Amino acid sequence: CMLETDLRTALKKKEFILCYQPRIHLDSGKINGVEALIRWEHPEKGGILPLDFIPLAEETGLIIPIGEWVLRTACEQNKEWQKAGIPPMVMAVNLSVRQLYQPNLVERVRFILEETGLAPEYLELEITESIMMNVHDVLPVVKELKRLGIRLSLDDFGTGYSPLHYLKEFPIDSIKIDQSFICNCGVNQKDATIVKAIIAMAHQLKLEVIAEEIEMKEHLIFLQQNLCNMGQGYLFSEPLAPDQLIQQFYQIE
Ligand code: G
Ligand code: G
Ligand code: MN
Ligand code: NA
Repeated sequence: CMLETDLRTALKKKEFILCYQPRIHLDSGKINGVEALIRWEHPEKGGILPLDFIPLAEETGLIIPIGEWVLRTACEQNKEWQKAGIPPMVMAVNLSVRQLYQPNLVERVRFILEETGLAPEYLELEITESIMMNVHDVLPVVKELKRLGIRLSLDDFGTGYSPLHYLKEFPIDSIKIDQSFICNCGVNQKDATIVKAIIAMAHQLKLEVIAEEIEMKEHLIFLQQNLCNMGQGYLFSEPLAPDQLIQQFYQIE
């Protein structure tokens, strides 16, 4: 298939870029970090979004080198910002399920942190909640990752199969409430109830809560009232190029 051939050469041709979406502290309104999101600038097809090539990358195994490029680029960028005097922020990077099964993942993450000089507390790996289906397989590697001193979050929370008793064994720092609950929490009483319950449970477990895809002021107010810690979404900002992010959030020209 054409796309697969193109995907194989895209790394070599430097066709991938990362955008950074700010993550905002809901009580102070201040930026706390960013989530790195990959984009593919295809020479003929133009911009291709991750949903249209990440599944193929996972099937073909190309997600391993692509994932490594993402991790290195995101860590380098974060270190660069720190060197430029920007207040240190957390860089969140999405990890694909397939990467968790990569035998040397922990070694690679350790190596990239050393190579880029980024302190581990400024890297957060986002793991999708669907891995909880195979919690026995992944728990050891997740524990090893945590021992590197990095932060871990559970992405898409509420959509997958999450045996709740594992939440207390899983060494995560935060959960990201899936957007499907957020976008309805203003109009649907059941979604609002679920969001409140997730936030309350997370706080009891000493986890931070991040809401994704906040688009409306009503959602923000609801989340603030229910003490959600952080948020991302178009209401604050879309994913931005590095220079744009610094200009818009740090008023540096
Ligand atoms: O903006 P958005 O279209 O960027 O992302 C769509 C989906 O692709 C999200 O579920 C996100 O987690 C995933 N995604 C974005 N960037 C990466 C990446 O670098 N690696 C992996 N594995 N998934 C990513
Ligand atoms: O699954 P994950 O959380 O990693 O994916 C984040 C995805 O959501 C990215 O594709 C990102 O571009 C997208 N996104 C971020 N903020 C918003 C928003 O406010 N609304 C919508 N519809 N998508 C968003
Ligand atoms: Mn994510
Ligand atoms: Na998500």
